Amino acid sequence: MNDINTSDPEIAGLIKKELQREEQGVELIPSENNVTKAVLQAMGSIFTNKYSEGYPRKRYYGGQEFVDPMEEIAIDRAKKLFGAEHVNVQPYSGSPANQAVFFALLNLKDKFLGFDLTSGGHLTHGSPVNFSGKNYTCVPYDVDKETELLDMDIIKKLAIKEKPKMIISGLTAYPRKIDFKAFQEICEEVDAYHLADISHISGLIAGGAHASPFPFTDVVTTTTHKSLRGPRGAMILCKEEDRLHEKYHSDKKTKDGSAKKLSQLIDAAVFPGLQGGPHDHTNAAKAVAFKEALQPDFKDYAQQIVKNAKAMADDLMGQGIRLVTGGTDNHLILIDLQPNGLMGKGKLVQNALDEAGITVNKNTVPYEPSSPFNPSGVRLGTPAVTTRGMKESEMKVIASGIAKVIKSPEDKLVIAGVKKDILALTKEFPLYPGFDILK
Ligand code: DSN
Repeated sequence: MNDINTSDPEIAGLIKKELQREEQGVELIPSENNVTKAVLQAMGSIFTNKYSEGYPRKRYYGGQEFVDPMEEIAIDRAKKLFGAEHVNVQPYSGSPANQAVFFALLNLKDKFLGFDLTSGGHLTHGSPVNFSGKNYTCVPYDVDKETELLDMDIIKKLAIKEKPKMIISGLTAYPRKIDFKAFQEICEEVDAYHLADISHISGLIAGGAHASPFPFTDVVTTTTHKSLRGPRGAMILCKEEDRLHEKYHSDKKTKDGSAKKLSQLIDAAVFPGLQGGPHDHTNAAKAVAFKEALQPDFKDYAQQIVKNAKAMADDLMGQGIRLVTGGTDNHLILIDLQPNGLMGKGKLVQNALDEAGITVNKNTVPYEPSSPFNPSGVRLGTPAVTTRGMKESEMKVIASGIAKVIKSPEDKLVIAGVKKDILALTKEFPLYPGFDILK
């Protein structure tokens, strides 16, 4: 921090304060994590200076002798990690990655099925305010009102009726497992592409704590910064061959007249279709994170994320807090605040927990009676606290604090008491043990 301390004390000060916030609080937003120093170093490396339009060995700018092997290493590691046939590591983040898949496979107004945002999907899975809902025709599928679970029979019936060109599987706020195989079978039955957006759970999949959508899924997108614990960014993994070439893309030929592969459609959609130069510093950091995720201890990490989430879910329910679906199978928990008299008060609870040093996000619950800005739930998850080394017993302390705040979200004394407990807990679990990151 020596240089930035001198050249820009204003931003340096904010970086220090953010470090202190992360260090002293517990980060429970399920899409966040704490990357290693090695990932931070790659992100802050000299590769930030470079432009590299194109793909390894086929670039439009000179000076690529070190970028090319770096990107190839990132690709090879990602292939190994997931058993994928083809990988594109250039998408800037999850939304652009999904956008590239739409651009590659669908025409404007084409129909697709996506998981309703309110019940656990993502903006890019067809929300009417997003490119996916504005430019394409989304038919949303939802969870069952009683069980709050996805029902594959209902989704199958919907697919047979609607004949979509693509079905998206994946979640941002669904605490149960996704049956990727069942989604693929439906897609094959109705001649739809299957896009599995594994952004939230790619770390669990890499670590064997969630069933994998590989090798059968047509296209998989994932951010790299959530449970996978890499830099902010994304990638697209896909099969080489286009299973539906004759039906949807028979006009797409290569120069030698052969059918364009799925991998070629995807690559062309990322660059030059949507993006210019890849962010080489981020891609270097992705490579570093993939190497970390290939180590045997990453399996333990992924399993512990799920154990911690289950422990926290049990502790919360034991204290009278209602969880959507009655628990969790993955890294995240969705609290329904309505039984606590807090319909539409997710923001109040998020702010109260923030004050207590517990970071969560307000979230809609299935069939939300209020609005996305004032929703009736909060969403939490365990990837970041598990990275810090916390286990089931620490989840008890955190769950107890959350329950206290939910029961008295406007009681400053209660909030101060929880904050004290959280401070004592986080002191035992430094973000970067033995290292002063601000030096
Ligand atoms: N913002 C991410 C999440 O929190 O789930 C999704 O993009």
